[in-house]
Parts: sequence; C-alpha cells; structure tokens
Amino acid sequence: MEIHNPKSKRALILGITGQDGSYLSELLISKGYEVHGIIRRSSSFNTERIEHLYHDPHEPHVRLNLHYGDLMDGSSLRAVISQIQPDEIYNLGAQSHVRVSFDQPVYTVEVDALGTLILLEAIRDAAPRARFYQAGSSEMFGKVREVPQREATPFYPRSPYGCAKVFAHWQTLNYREAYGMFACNGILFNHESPRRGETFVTRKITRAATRIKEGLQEAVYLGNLEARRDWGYAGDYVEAMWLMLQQEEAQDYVVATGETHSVREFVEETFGLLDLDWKKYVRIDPRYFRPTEVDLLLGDSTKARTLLGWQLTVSFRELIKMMVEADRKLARRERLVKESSAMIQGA
Ligand code: NAP
Ligand code: G4F
Repeated sequence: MEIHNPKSKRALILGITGQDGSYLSELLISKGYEVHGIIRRSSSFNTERIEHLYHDPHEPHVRLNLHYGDLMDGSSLRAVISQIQPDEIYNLGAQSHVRVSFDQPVYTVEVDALGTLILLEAIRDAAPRARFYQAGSSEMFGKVREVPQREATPFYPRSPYGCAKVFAHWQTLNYREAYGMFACNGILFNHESPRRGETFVTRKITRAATRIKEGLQEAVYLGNLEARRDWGYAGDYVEAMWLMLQQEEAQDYVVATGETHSVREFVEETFGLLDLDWKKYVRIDPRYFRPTEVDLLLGDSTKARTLLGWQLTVSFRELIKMMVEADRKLARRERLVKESSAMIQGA
C-alpha cells in the first residue's frame, strides 16, 4: 500500500482549537506539513491548546497558520481553501457536546450537519482534489443494533448531535460517490486526554477528584454512572485520521479500543489512584441525565487495524493515570495561587 510522501504537504484543520485539533496539528507538524487552521473570533482567547505550536508569521520558522472563519460561513471557507489549496482538509469543527445538543438542537444541527455540507460545497468548488476527513462519531450508533459496532452496523442516533453527525456522514459518502472526491468518514469512539473539554465526563471526574485531593472542592455532581463507553486516547485517534487520508482509496473506518467501561468504573479508578473513597464525594444530579441515553458503546476496529495498520498505544488505565497526573499538577498550581493570594491579603 502506497503512503504518499507527506513532505511539505499542506493541511487545513477545522476545529483546530479543540482537543483533537491540537493533537492533529502536532502530528502533522511533526511530519513536515504546513498546517493551517480555521479559528472563530471570540471575546477572549480560545487558542490555549495550540499556543505552543504558534509562531510569528513573519518569522521563517512559522509552522501554524490561523485564519478566521466559521463552518456556517461558506464564503470565508471558500476564500481560505481557494487561497491555500490544501492537500488535506480535516473537519473536526462541531458543537460536540451531546447533552448540550438537547438544549441547542437547531444550532447543533446547523453547525454539525449543515456546516459539513457548506464545507463540502466549498471544497468541491475551490479544491476538489483535496482529501477530506469527516469527524464522525460512535454516537451515530446510539441505541446499538449490534455489539460490537463496526462499519456495517446500522445507525440509530439518540440525540440531536447524533442525528446531525449521521447527516454529515451520508453527505460525505455522497460527495465521494457523486463527485469522485477523496472523502473519508472516521467513526471514532470516545477519546480523551488531559486536553479534553472540562464538561465531558472523564475530564470532569479527573478534574474534580484532583481538586478534592488538593482541598479545593468538596464534591462532584454527576448523572448516569451506568452508561458504558469505549474510551481511548486522543493522541492515538488523530493518527488514524491521518492514515485514512494516506490510502489509495477513500473509505470509512471505525476507530475504537474494543473495550467498554462504565462511568462508575472510571470514577472508581480515578478516585482509587488518589487514595480517595469515591462514595464520599460523588453525588447524583438529575440535571446531568439525558432525555435519551446511549447505554453501551463498544467498537470493532478490525478494519482500521488491518488496512491502516493503526495501533493503540495507551490503555484505559494508562489514560486515566495520564489525566489524573496532569490534573493533579493543575490543582496543585491552583492551590498555590490561592494560598499566596490569601497570604498577600493577610499581610
Ligand atoms: P472539541 O474539543 O469540542 O472541539 C470542537 C472544535 O470545533 C473547536 O475547535 C471549536 O472551536 C470548533 N467549532 C465549534 N463550532 C464551530 C463552527 N461553527 N465553525 C468552526 N469551528 C467550530 O471537540 P473534539 O473532542 O476535539 O472533537 C473533534 C471532532 O470529533 C468533533 O467534530 C466531534 O464531534 C468529533 N468526535 C469527537 C469524539 C471524542 O470523543 N472526542 C468522538 C467522536 C467524534 P472553538 O474553540 O471556537 O469553540
Ligand atoms: O463524556 P460525555 O459527555 O460524552 P458522550 O456523550 O459519550 O459524547 C462524546 O463522545 C462522542 C463519541 O461517542 C462524541 F461524538 C461526542 O462529541 C463527545 O465527545 O458522556 C459520556 C457518558 C454519557 O453516557 C453521560 O450520560 O457519561 C455520562 N455522564 C454521567 N454523568 C455524564 C455525566 N456526562 C457528562 N458530560 N457530565 C456528567 O456529569
């Protein structure tokens, strides 16, 4: 199987400020790519996860190039794509929180479903030969029709977010078949890291447990502890995205660990690493339950492992340890800042 020489290839990333965008940028830069990203204007900085990769564009060693744009704004996307002429385009941009999608269903569908279509149209118009990656989700399997879930498993989405991702999946596939575009869907199961957004359950747990350990917080409020997820490490998953775009033929792939664990197990493991009895600190709040839940996710990534040669490097327990260690450092810093400001006030 031929792997194209990535030297001096140009990539454009939508969602570059998010968890996956930051890991993917690091990966592509390490492979010698010229990386471009679309960012949204916000009233305060939202580029914390990629600050370490950013260099002054007037310096010769510039590695990361940022452009203002939005998935809802086709003209800005078309202009950037037309100017850059990327070899590869990764659509990681989304309102990605499932619970929030019940509160903002129309907005979520606009960005995640319609936004993908707007982007596909811009690519078809301005750079039809660019290779395209669409960030699909195991949330599309929803009320699962078979266990484990694989590429051929029928979708049964259980949230506005899941429905929007199903639309984007089929549009991507349709652009591949209708216009011969090199467009791939990655059907990625949950993947986490120390850079995970703080309102997703894994990070919420590691952040809370380490703050409790440092005396900064007394309890954490969670929803459904019985839901089961197939959790992997984000750094491994962006490698799969890249591999998909290096193949001779565009296809869709499931990316998963093949292990499933409950939220309760995640809690037990996290608090256990900190020598804390989780039952003393975890409270249940109905606010965090969803109108419809995805009870069980377990992926079969045989195709990705066989055709892409994709491999996992971080296990469930190693992932939790990595997140706990990073959040412990953060909590220690927070405690020190709090203590020194108390000392200054008392002086
Ligand atoms: P994330 O941390 O929430 O990042 C989402 C990114 O999308 C952010 O950069 C955000 O920008 C950007 N974005 C939001 N609305 C946008 C818009 N209207 N136009 C352009 N960009 C917009 O998500 P993630 O965990 O990295 O996930 C990356 C992608 O994979 C998402 O599409 C997600 O749905 C999908 N996915 C994630 C997982 C997972 O477990 N992490 C699993 C399956 C699929 P701001 O910083 O400006 O908000
Ligand atoms: O961490 P979560 O919010 O992730 P969820 O809903 O599985 O979605 C994530 O993974 C998808 C892939 O399957 C992505 F497509 C999506 O973008 C996102 O990255 O919730 C995981 C589970 C759920 O069953 C939820 O009900 O944890 C349960 N949970 C229990 N208490 C909680 C909480 N979830 C959150 N966010 N907050 C809680 O307090």
